[in-house]
Amino acid sequence: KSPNTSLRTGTKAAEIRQAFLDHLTCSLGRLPAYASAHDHYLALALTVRDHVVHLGVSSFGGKESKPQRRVAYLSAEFLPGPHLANHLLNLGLSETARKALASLDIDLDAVLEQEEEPGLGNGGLGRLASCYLDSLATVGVQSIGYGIRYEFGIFDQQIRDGWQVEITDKWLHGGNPWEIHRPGAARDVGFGGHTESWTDDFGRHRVRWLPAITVRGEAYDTPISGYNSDHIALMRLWKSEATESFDFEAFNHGNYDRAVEQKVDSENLSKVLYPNDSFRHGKELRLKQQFFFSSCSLQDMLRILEMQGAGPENFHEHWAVQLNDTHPAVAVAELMRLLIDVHLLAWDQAWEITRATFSYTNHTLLPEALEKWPIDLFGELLPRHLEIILEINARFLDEVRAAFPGEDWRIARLSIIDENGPRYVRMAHLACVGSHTVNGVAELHSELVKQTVLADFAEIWPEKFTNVTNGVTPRRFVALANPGLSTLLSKAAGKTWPGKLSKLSKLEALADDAEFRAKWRQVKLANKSRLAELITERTGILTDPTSLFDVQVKRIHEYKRQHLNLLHILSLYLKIKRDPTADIPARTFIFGGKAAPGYFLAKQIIRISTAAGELINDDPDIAGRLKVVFFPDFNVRNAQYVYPAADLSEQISMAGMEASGTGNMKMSLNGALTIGTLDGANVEIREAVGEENFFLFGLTADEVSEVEVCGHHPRQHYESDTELRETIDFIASGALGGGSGLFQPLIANLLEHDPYLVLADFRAYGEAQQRVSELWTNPEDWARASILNTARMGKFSSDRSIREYCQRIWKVKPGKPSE
Ligand code: 26Y
Repeated sequence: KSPNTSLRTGTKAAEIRQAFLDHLTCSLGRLPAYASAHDHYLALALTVRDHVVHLGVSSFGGKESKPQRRVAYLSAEFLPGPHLANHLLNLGLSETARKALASLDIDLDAVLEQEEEPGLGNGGLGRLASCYLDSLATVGVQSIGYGIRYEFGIFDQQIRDGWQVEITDKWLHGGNPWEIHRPGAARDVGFGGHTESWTDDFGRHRVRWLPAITVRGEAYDTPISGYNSDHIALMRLWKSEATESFDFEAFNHGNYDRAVEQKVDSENLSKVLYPNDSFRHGKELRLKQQFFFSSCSLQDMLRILEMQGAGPENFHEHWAVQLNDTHPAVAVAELMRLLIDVHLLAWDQAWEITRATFSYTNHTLLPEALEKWPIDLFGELLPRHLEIILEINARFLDEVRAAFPGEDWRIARLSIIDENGPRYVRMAHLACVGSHTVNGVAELHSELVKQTVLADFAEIWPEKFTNVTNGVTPRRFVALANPGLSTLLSKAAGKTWPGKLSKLSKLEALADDAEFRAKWRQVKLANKSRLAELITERTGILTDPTSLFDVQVKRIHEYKRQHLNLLHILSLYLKIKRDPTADIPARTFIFGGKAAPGYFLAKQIIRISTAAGELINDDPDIAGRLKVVFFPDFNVRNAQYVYPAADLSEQISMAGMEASGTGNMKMSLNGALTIGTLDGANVEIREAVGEENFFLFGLTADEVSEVEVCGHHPRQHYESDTELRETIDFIASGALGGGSGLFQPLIANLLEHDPYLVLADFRAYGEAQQRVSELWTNPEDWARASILNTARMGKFSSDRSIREYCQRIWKVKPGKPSE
């Protein structure tokens, strides 16, 4: 069946060594004696890629096999992290590769260090997409993750003088050995222009779009391996290029600038990822990016359909298309256009196919993250799509009118077009109307979706709404990131846990075994020492691995309330200053995360955390009892060092704001205890691990809404709570350096508005932290709770999430039966 490529895919150390040397000389043109560490990386990557690609050609099946329904995961963001170590783990080749390289005096870890990670996403949503591809490959579903091959991904973060500085992410600089360019899959995408009517041979009225500009999408494939699986998933990313390099007329008239203008414009499309997480700017280029990758991807699916000998009328039988938030929602209109204008299907049939194809995942309720486009901008860029959207809307609203006569308020609220003032296209409404299923990402969030942003839709189509709680891949975030723990888990629960995470429940019995607890604590301590070294290397700060590692790593955002954590830290500092005998166990507070470059308050939050470190870390009165670290450039690679070292996981968003969170899962799986609000997946994590193993505090989502309705008075908390007042006054006094005005905007915001109820939750948070300190002073009890966290987190494997999507939403059967 598959070609014999054993020369390149042998799995013995000697064979890997030979393939590596062949790639070094034949693919890279390097004599081994002159090869750099980066050459070693490229050669090993190419060697491993051969194995993965070889699986790939067999897993997408030949023409003879009856085609199954495939999954297309449309996502503007992916955050795969470094590939090499992950493939080695998945293929079971880590130790063999280590041996093969060692025989050449090359250290595998030094080689792995060389890889530049693709930062093609902002945070949770992009990382989730990559966890899902990992699981799709693992459980054996034919699937493609479609997205954009940004030339510059999320910026690298440096900290200078305590402030965030953004550095361009040139991830493709050293070459990218993982991708395969597929010139044959290139597709053209139009923009602008106008539409015109025509009559076909049967006298039917037709429309065609005559775009003003055409851009070419070039396909780049990155294979994603699965754990212990003979399937791979594909990440197919589109790069924009000009269709013609030169406008020859302009060129011949000596106007070189104009001649290359179109080339530059076209290539700019996939140039850079927008670095704002959850904040819409309404930039035209972003809409262009969204349409560009949605159109390329749908055209690609149609091309594959044709190769399989099927027609566009069978589209929905061959493809289940998931919209990762509304970023690709314009795909609903584009599929309609392709079916009606290009493939000449009738509207009703095309609409049935479209709705049977798409499903939509909502990831946020934040009003400033809900996408809407000014209708004029939309119409200029995508005139045909606007016509189609207006037609979809007109037909939809007619149905609503028929079902609810006289309820005009309902029409206005459901309409895809927002007409309260300047008109906008509401992308969430388009995604919802064009999909058969809409899901949120945690139980609480899915309920809130039905009660808030999409409440009117949930009323007319209750059966359309469902929940799929997020999950994370235990391969990258436990097996790879935490080898010490993995060995322990394999001994205690058997070796199959990375593919069958519920097996971890076997650990439960060991929570009461003192010997096992001692080993457990040893592993955690080793992970903390490893992180402590890295912290010193990156920041110069010395930390004590025996102190409690209290970790908050995630994008910096007011709703995530890093400043609540900081207020608590500073209150502890003042307490020790007042009373040096205060009973406060040693803690290391670790922050990490990027702020959107234009988000002023988020940057202030970073500055306040570095300032707290400057104040506290070297204060002789504190004598090392508290340390505050801002770990720069939190990304997937760094995350793999941070999560395994966490004792305490900070999940302290204002209830109702964090759709799910996934860092919460990663840390609890690695044995951290959570301090958190009843928000997102925290609710389900707490249910799973047991309330006695979770530090709960704060207002509930219902209480938050109540406060928001009745109005709140942050100043009352300031005035009535001495500790809070002294902490705020301390910051306002300028004691953190930079003069008293430095943090004024943040302080003023808290005292006058406090939109995320930081002050309202301050007291409850401090009390929960007190309980943390108490448990920490009893290491055996802490270890028991830590073991139970890991043991009970089986539900949060992304394999479970993917199986739910397969069964309830996509109607596809995974190749690998469930555990
Ligand atoms: C509109 C545009 C500016 C935009 C860009 C990125 C809007 C949103 C985003 C990213 C959102 C995001 O990452 N959401 C997170 O998704 C995770 C996966 O479901 C959740 O765990 C997390 O709670 C949610 O904030």
